[in-house]
Amino acid sequence: MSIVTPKSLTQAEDEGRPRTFELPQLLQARTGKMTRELLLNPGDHGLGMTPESLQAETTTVAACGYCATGCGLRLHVRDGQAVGLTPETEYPVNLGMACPKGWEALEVLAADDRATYPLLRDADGEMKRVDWDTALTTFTERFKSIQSQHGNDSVAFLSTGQIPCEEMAFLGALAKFGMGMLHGDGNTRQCMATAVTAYKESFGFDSPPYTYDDFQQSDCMVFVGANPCIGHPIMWERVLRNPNSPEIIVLDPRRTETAMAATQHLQLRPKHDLAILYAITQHLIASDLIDHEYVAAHTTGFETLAEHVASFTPDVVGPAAGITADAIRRAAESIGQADAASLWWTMGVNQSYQGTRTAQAMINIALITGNIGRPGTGANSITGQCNAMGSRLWSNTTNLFGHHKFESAEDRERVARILDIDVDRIPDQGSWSYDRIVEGIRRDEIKGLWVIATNPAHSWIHQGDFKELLDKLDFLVVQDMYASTETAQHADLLLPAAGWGEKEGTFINSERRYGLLKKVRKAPGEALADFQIFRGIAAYWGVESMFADWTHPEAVFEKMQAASEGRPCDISGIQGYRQIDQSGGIQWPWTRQDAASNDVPPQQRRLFADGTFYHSDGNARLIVDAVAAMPEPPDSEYPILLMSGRGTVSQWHTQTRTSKSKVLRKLYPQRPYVEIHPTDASLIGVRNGDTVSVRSRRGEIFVTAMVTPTVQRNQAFIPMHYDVTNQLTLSHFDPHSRQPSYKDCAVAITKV
Ligand SMILES: Nc1nc2c(c(=O)[nH]1)N[C@H]1C(S)=C(S)[C@@H](COP(=O)(O)OP(=O)(O)OC[C@H]3O[C@@H](n4cnc5c(=O)[nH]c(N)nc54)[C@H](O)[C@@H]3O)O[C@H]1N2
Ligand SMILES: Nc1nc2c(c(=O)[nH]1)N[C@H]1C(S)=C(S)[C@@H](COP(=O)(O)OP(=O)(O)OC[C@H]3O[C@@H](n4cnc5c(=O)[nH]c(N)nc54)[C@H](O)[C@@H]3O)O[C@H]1N2
Ligand code: SF4
Ligand SMILES: [Mo]
Repeated sequence: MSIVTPKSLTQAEDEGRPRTFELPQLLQARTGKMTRELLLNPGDHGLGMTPESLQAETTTVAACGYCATGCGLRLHVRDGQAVGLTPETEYPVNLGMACPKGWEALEVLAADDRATYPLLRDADGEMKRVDWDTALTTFTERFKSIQSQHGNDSVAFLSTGQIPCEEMAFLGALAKFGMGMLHGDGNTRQCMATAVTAYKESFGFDSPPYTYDDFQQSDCMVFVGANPCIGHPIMWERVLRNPNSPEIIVLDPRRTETAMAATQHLQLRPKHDLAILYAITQHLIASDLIDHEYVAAHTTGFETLAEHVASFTPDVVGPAAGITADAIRRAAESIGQADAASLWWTMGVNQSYQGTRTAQAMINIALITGNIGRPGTGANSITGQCNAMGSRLWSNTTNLFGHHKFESAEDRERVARILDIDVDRIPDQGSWSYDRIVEGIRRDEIKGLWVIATNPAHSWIHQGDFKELLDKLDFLVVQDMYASTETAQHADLLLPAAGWGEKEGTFINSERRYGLLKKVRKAPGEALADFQIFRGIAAYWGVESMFADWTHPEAVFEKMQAASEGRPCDISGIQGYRQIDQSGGIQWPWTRQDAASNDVPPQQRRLFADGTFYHSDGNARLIVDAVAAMPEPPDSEYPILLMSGRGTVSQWHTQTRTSKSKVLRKLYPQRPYVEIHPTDASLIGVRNGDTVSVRSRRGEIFVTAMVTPTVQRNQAFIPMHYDVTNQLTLSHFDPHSRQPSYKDCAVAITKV
């Protein structure tokens, strides 16, 4: 008996590659089905422990699949199908609360445009239904043929922060070790790359240090480029529960919902954050609001920092940044005098051409004031997608599995041993970043692309250019829950995927908490969990033996545990999915040693209590740099600076999911709109609700004018949820993180 044995497997054997596994006993034992059967009878294969456990239970708790707050949702199950949900009161993240997206999470699974069977583009350019055998045979033949003509590295993948860790791990291992790809990146680059780079350089590891309890324990909170009222509403609820009447300082060019709730709103000119943070640092030093003992014991670089910021006085920076010197001094004093100050950032920092240094300027402030490792403190990056944290550790894109280094022979040996694969299959260099992969298409270096759980034809920067490049590919595979996405429309092959609620695995939230996904619905039609699709591809590609024991998500979780051992992200002490389920999630690290001395993982754990960071000398680095110039500042032809970001609580990204709920649709404007200042509007004769043209050097779009004083003069804002937005954006990046700078380009707005 064997699992699907395509020609290529025999070829692989002929080439002398070891085949370590003959009979899929484990797979059979766990699922009672074999790959061929799975592929012939798809639709019900999220796998894992839930189906049995659900028969006994009427409810079960799963982590939400939208934002990285990671709320616990209690799913009410009847006859093996979820029929409703309520926010879980016992879950340590959300304490019984959820936002509208969470409440409506089940609704969007039933949409008409779900991808229910594989689609293949025929000779006439039409997408036609095919069976899984044809789909996976075509996948294999087309990509192999491209690789044999143009080299293995001519096929790349783009993945996501929205599938479970175990699926990311599978994809990364399959693509890189199995299919021989070198290049694969994900939408986490659009989102968190800057935070990753900043933490790595400053702390020695990508390690957001906080726990959500810190929202309730701070007495001064600084939010930079973050609008949690819209983007992370349940985190904001935690802020509202803070009993200390905290000082809340918001740096945002717009008067957002969050800024309105602040005690100090520094309504800066866009991209002046770095100068302002240096001025805050300068004032802290000048006023001796520094924790000298902490600086001496736990940091490196204070002298250089002090010298660097000396010229950034509030008097110089304030007027240039569009705020007063006093506002800067007041903010600095609030931070310096607080018992517990915390600094939080999101996309207003990460999505910037100087994002990494801006994030590090915040980290510097936390360090020099000794605001780290204690309750209510920290330099805290808030994560975007439900599992962007998982992709940072497990996706095998920039880092090798478990945040190892591709470049290190020792790391490659370790990972090869743990995964029981030939070390020569692990590339000795990391992937090109997302933008470099896109450039690779332009330069004919990338000919085949596999896109999984992301919708770049809507979300990537300078969209017109990107769409042209998609059509230049020899073969584009899109693997998505919905057949109608902007990217799916360019696909040659569409693989229908199960979504949240239809499969199992783990997500890691913003505070490093592993939470569980549950399979509480059957995926529609022939859609399969991404996990199963990867299993199928492994079989058709001929590398099935390499993944013989990757039978179900929890088996992969065990590999993750082994790879994490002894590293900052150690989870070797977790007693399987069941313990995650019983504990309301478990934060990393949770080591064997931790587990030996505690039966139950404590709920709110933060990093760096002992002031030891992950650099070899244990010290954190204080990193500074020159302030960079905006590449496309407004001028007489394009006089308005355009920002973009989240519009409402009820819209998620490219709207493939949230637009499918009747309830959510009532909660946001259907037509794309631009926020402009009343004076700017009156100068072009535009009233609220009029249609305007918004034109940049890259495109022109027609949208509704929303005239509002929440944006400043000569600035404008368009939510990213409408597909037109990225027709305007300028392709430019942070030089260290390669994250796109989505929030600054010059436009002209006129009445039509
Ligand atoms: N409802 C909803 N929630 C979401 C998402 C969603 O799509 N919808 N997406 C999730 C994801 S993946 C992410 S990454 C997060 C994003 O969460 P946030 O980062 O909070 O959201 P954004 O609106 O992108 O950007 C935040 C703010 O940055 C400001 N900004 C723009 N330019 C600058 C600048 O130069 N300096 C400063 N200081 N601020 C600036 C904008 O005015 C905006 O208010 O939200 C997550 N949560
Ligand atoms: N102008 C501008 N552009 C931006 C931003 C901005 O602020 N301004 N923000 C950026 C940021 S922070 C982000 S995170 C990106 C987000 O950009 P994208 O990642 O492109 O947006 P999503 O709509 O979340 O796309 C996820 C896709 O995965 C599919 N999907 C969901 N679950 C599953 C699953 O389990 N399996 C599979 N196979 N598919 C699934 C969904 O249907 C959807 O098509 O956008 C970026 N783009
Ligand atoms: S705040 Fe985020 S995690 Fe919580 S319910 Fe809303 S989308 Fe889900
Ligand atoms: Mo994001």
